[in-house]
Amino acid sequence: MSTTTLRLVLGDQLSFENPVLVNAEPQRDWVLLAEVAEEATYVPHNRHKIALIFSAMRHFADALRERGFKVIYRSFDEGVSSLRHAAEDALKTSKASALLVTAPGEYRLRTQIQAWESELGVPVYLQEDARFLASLDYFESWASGRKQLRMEYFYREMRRHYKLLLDEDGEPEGGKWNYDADNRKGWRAQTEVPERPAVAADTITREVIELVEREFPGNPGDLNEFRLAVTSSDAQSQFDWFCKHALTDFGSYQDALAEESPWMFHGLISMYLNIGLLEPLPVCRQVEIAWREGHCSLAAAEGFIRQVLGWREYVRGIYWHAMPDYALRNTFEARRALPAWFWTGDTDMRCLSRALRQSLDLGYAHHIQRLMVIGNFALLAGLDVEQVCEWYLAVYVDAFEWVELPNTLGMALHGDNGLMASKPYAASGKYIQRQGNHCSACRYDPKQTTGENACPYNSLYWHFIDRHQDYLTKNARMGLIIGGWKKRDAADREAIVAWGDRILATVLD
Ligand code: DLZ
Ligand code: SF4
Repeated sequence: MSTTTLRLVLGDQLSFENPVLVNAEPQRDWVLLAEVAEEATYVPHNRHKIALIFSAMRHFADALRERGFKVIYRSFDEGVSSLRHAAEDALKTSKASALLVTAPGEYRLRTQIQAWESELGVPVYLQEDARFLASLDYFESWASGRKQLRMEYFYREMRRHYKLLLDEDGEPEGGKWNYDADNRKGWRAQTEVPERPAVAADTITREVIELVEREFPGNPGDLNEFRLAVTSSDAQSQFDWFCKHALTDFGSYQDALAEESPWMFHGLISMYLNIGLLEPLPVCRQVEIAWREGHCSLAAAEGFIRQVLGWREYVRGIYWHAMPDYALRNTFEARRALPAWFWTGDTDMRCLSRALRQSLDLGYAHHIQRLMVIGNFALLAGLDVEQVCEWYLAVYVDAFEWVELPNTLGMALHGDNGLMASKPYAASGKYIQRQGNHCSACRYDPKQTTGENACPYNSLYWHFIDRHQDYLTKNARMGLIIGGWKKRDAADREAIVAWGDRILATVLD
């Protein structure tokens, strides 16, 4: 393109691998980044998320200028209402004759941008986001003709394609594709969780924190706890720390729940991957090297690579494959209003309160907290799918709809009728007790199902099984549980369901 173009970089596309920057000419083209009200308020984003994105955008703008780019940066204080308005202004300033943008990760914004060409009166080129490892065409061709879209098979193809953790014959290292069974240890404080270094806030980040505190006073997030990297080099240092100090135990305790640590041995890189500060293939390769050099078990390396190369790419594929009606699905017609305490964490259920509070305060919870504590509760209690999805999208620093919706609606709430998960992720308090040490600090007893001290997860679990038994009976993997439930004494079943009703009427109030 020989004429001057304007290249819009969104707040989650902060990478020099961004296709609209790869072929840009710094002397000729302009780059636009804009902090705008519409993006910052379409859900009540966690303040950590806004601070992360605004500070990372400002740092990225500086990095672009250092490489000689002409940058138009609109800060939130200027009061620009939307990306379209920012683009309109910037087209005038730059006198550019076309606009380029890498396809956004959310359907909402993609639809808006598709209308810009006629609204702005210049050609608008939407480029595919090549930073993902599976193109949308590749995913479609994998998905077409399949009745079930199971991640495991997609993941194996990706492993082969990118030659990750393969032996000399091209077969999976160790002879197995999946080491999940080794990655399920419960937590009894067996080992010390290493102290995680926080990234010190520089002047830009401190200014952004002040702005976010001023402009978003009602949003969740305790910014005194802000500790995230806002540049790719700091994100890489955080990841290096993980590889050195946490990866060894990452596998074993991947599914564990701990009173004493919000992040345990997790990578804490999803937010960096999702906004462009880290790229997925290099982090997978770095973990593979760590394993080959003997720094972690094969199970730990495989568990990590499956999340990034398999799961992350798979959920994005599912999102674009099934949108827009995916967002409206609700298998169990779950419509109970989200309790107000989802926004405070104020509940006696210890596991849930801990998971909610850290999600609200830090914008982070690891996958078992999201799936088996919060999501499981929402599933069992029949909380409104749309409201739960919006809560997840708002609360987590790494949440963009392409990743949040399939994980919440599909995986946690089984709202997509099993498109992703072969059975609902429903579990009683026994699972939570096995995986961690919250129960000993809880006012409830995970061994009791009814009565004042009974763990609410227990009666709600059976309440869920009972109220959806017709649907669940059709699922071969649920057969034993349904059969067992039906064989139980009728009076027992009635008492449990009645207690579940009481929990729904009281705890959920
Ligand atoms: C999440 C977010 C926020 C809070 N603010 C901005 C912003 O001011 N400007 C911007 O370009 N992007 C922001 N984002 C990220 C966008 O919402 C994201 O690009 C879309 O949701 C598509 O994934
Ligand atoms: Fe959670 Fe139940 Fe254990 Fe309490 S007893 S921590 S509510 S699983």
